[in-house]
Amino acid sequence: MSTGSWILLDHVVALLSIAAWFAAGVALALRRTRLTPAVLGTAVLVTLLRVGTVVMLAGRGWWFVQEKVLLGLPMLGAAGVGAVLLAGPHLLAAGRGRTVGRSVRAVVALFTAAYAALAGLVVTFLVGYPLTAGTAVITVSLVCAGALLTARVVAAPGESTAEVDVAPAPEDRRAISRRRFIAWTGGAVVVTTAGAGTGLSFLPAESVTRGGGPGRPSRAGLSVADLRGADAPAPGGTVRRHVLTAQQATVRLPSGREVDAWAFNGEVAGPALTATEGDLVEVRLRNADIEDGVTLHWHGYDVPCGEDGVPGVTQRAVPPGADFVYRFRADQVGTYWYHTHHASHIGVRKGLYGSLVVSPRAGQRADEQVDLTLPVHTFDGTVVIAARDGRTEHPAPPGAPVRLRLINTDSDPHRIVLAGTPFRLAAVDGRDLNQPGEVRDVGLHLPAGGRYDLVFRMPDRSVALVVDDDRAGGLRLRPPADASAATHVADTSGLPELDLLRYGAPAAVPFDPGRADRHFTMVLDRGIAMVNGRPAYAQTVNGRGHPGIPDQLVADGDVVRMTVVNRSLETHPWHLHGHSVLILSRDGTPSTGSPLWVDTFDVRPGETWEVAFRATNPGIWMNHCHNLPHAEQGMMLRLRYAGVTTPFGGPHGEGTAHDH
Ligand SMILES: [Cu+2]
Repeated sequence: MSTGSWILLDHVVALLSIAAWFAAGVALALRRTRLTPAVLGTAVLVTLLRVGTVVMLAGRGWWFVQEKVLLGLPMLGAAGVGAVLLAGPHLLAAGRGRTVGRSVRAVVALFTAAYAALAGLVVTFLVGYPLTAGTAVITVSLVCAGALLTARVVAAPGESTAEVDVAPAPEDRRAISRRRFIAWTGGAVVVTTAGAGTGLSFLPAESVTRGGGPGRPSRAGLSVADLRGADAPAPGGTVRRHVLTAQQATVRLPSGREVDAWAFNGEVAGPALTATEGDLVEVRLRNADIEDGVTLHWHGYDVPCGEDGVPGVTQRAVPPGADFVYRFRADQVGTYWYHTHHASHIGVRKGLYGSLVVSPRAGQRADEQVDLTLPVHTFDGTVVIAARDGRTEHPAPPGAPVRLRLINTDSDPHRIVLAGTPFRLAAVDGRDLNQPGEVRDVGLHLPAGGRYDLVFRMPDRSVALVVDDDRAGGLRLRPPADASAATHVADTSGLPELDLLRYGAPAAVPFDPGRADRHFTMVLDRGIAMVNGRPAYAQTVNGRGHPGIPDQLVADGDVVRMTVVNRSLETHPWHLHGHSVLILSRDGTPSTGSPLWVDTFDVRPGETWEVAFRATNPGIWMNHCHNLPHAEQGMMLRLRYAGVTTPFGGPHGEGTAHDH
């Protein structure tokens, strides 16, 4: 069973235990002395089952259970044992036929166990990992408050909170005043501890985490504003000049459908930028009328930091009427893309993106005769491939080498199937794989922001590219002589998924990932956290939201290891700017295929990924979930090289058009 399934099962068992303990309390309060033992027995059994699911999860990683082991289960265990000890003798007496009254203590104890079970689950959903002392104090005091309140409600006037037997003795004044004293001091203790816990949780966080490496060097500061790209091509290269104008537009797709978009030069996808290795890419970004402002981020392209297009960090967002020039050397060959990085959860979805393909210098690789760049984007629920919606056909002569460059510009993964031919997955995220073997009848899981290059020799019959198992849509490659383009494509939904960690052949890597200078762990979850100065039900990293997540500090030349753990039930496509990372393992299973260098990797529910890279591109880099709404909801932090500063915002500033 996958860790994700165990997480889900644990939630279900936790819910059942809450229900069982409440039912036991209610049954006893209603004096159902025959029913209560069965319900109480169920509550105890479900609680033991819960211990089992937590133990299973603990085997998958401490991150998945920390708050359950340190708080939830001990609290429930103590309350549950207390409830059994108090209710048990009472129920036994009733079972032996003795006429008994209602035991207020036992009822309160059963409800307290229910509150403890509920509180444990609430902590898991609202706080998660890591558990703090403040959270523990608040939670315990809230459960105590619940117990006190229940005692007041359950104890009818004249009844004692002590065991009530057949003939309750009349209380004297001393007992009443003692009861009041207990209630008042109990209440005061609860309020004080809750207040102290809340105070603890507002302690300022560390602003930096060093991952076990040294701190800031004495070297003078380096500004990201000075980390700009080259201003000339490599010898033999040319300058590729483009102007991209961001504007609101109504775009008509080939099917006739009109979409309300934000577009570069009126097109979705934006202009397909191409270059040859060594060229200088120079792009002037103009903003016509995007009120929020725009930038250009070169996704997966390890440009100098000042060209990275992150508002508030590497530049200010470009307001309407203004422009910004990006310049960088096309040193990386392969399939990449660009998109706005300002309010990107809106801007990219509405169409502010396009492709960037860099070809090797002539002679290094024969040009494919059919070379298609295919951004996959969803507009209002319709998947659009390279500005085409619905089924699209493309001619391809039999025997021709074909390269399909798929780019996922959405915030969710896509499943890609190539039907009708064997193929090789030649490159992932722009980087060539080592000896990728021929495969067929497999599904490819393409993460948000990711790119796959599929290569094959065109057969003499049609080939279908199927996205998300929608056989009616997608792309068809058709030999001119084959009239059977509309040929039936078999159901693709049952095809197994190609595991990239076991695809291709191993090869040497340029550093030893076992000897990392820094190691950072990021636990991804949902929880209550501050996001951009407001409390929210956030997408969190280590329990915090942007910009309150500590910066990760590295030094130039460090080998950096990252562990990314997904405690949540959603997929998080993790994306580090300015560097590609080498995949080391997933769920403890090492990568044994081709070295896999990616800029975005999908951490699915319950998964734990280990990656590493060498820090050789100084700057301040965003490190975030590329499900862009998740990033907006807090799942974003910064990786900062020691000594690098930014003039474009405060320590966590968000420079915008309004800064001018
Ligand atoms: Cu996410």
